[in-house]
Amino acid sequence: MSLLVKGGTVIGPTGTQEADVLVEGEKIVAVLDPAYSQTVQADEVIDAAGKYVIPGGIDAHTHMELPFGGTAASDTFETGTRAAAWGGTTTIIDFAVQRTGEVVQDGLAAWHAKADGNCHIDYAFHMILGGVDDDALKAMDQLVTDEGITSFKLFMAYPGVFYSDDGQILRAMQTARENGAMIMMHAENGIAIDVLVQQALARGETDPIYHGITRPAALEAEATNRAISLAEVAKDCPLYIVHLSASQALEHVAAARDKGRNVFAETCPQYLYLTLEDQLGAPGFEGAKWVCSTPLRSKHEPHAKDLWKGLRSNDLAIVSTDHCPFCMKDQKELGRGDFSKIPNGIGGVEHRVDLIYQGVVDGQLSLERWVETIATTPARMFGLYPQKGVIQPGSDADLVIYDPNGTTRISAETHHMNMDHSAYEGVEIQGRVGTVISRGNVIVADGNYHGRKGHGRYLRRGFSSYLV
Ligand code: DUC
Ligand code: ZN
Ligand code: ZN
Repeated sequence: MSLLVKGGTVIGPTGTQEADVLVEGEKIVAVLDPAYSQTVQADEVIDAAGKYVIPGGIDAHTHMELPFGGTAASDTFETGTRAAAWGGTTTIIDFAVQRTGEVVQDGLAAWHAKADGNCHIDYAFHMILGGVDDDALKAMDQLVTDEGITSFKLFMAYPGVFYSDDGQILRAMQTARENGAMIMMHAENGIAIDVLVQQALARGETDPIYHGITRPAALEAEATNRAISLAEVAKDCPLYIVHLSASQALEHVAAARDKGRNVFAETCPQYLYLTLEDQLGAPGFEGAKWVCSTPLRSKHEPHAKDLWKGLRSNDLAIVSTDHCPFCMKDQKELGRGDFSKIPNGIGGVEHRVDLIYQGVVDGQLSLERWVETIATTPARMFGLYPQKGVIQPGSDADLVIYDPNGTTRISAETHHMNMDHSAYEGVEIQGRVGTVISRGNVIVADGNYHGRKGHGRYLRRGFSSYLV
């Protein structure tokens, strides 16, 4: 089966070109100058005139079905990957979980069992290490060698749940430095945050906004800097800071990068568009919708402006979602009267491609940087390149035909995520995902869904291409 995507503007990280994309089976076989593609015969031709043709989005940070805060993230691999496809994301990298006392390989097997046969798009895993000990360190080597898992997430937050102390972090970093893996860090000082949380609750400060107030930017910056220092001691172990939200944390990343260190970072759309006051501080209990960690930051400080700048300068390499949805009903409501019991997470896997395109419309990013931060760099950072993240012969035919003249209105009534609200309710995007192609299969077209669960395959990943 061949497919010709004709007449569109193909966008990659290094430029845009008028080109036709020829697909055979699951692969891209040619990117053709339109002047030379007249003679090409294909079983199906898709007219992309006036549209952008971009590599399928890669969301490098999702939590489908994550057990957390006494409940579990409300998107399954089936519902979450379907919603991702609707929004132009054709690959996710989810986080398998090992908790203290558990065998790492068992945690991984449990994640495979959740995802296997259920995904609408291709998927890979990072591994969360919630209990770094001798066995876990050995397991890191085994996962790198045998399982295609080359990145491990550690937490400086959530004492008693996922937390690692500095000694555990250092040992995991030393192991990663040896086996070539990346350490991903949730950088917040969880020990200090827990003190602030208890003090706030004792004062009767129970509303959702206190979730943000008890997780100050200084404690994200401190942990970020500490992680960077520990990675330096571990002979410049590759370090990737997840969901970076504070200007002060970004300054530490930028300083390390200026020294040539193997330090990378991502941010998420919620930190670019949503704020402590307007969302987390919404009247009554509504702010619970936006309880996530790291938290939304104050609109009276320059965080969002600095994050957009970081995306332009590459101090922030990637936009991921940290998709971790919880419904208000029965889930977020667990924290009514006590913000510390609100399950942490925002759902957004469906909206990332659109929300960052809006950054192009608003003059924050170039078209090329849009594609780079949502697709090409995630592929390169996490060992999926050039199978994913680029439109070139030999790569998987994961394509999005994006309409810059369309519009998208985000709403819980129309989204496809398993959530009873939207974090971006009413937001208008001046662009629209048109056709979505996953490994040569048209899965979204003209507002209709043609994908199926089980189409998505597990991807074994290689090493980051940013490292020697
Ligand atoms: N942050 C969240 O908001 N949810 C899940 C885990 C995390 O680190
Ligand atoms: Zn995290
Ligand atoms: Zn996360």
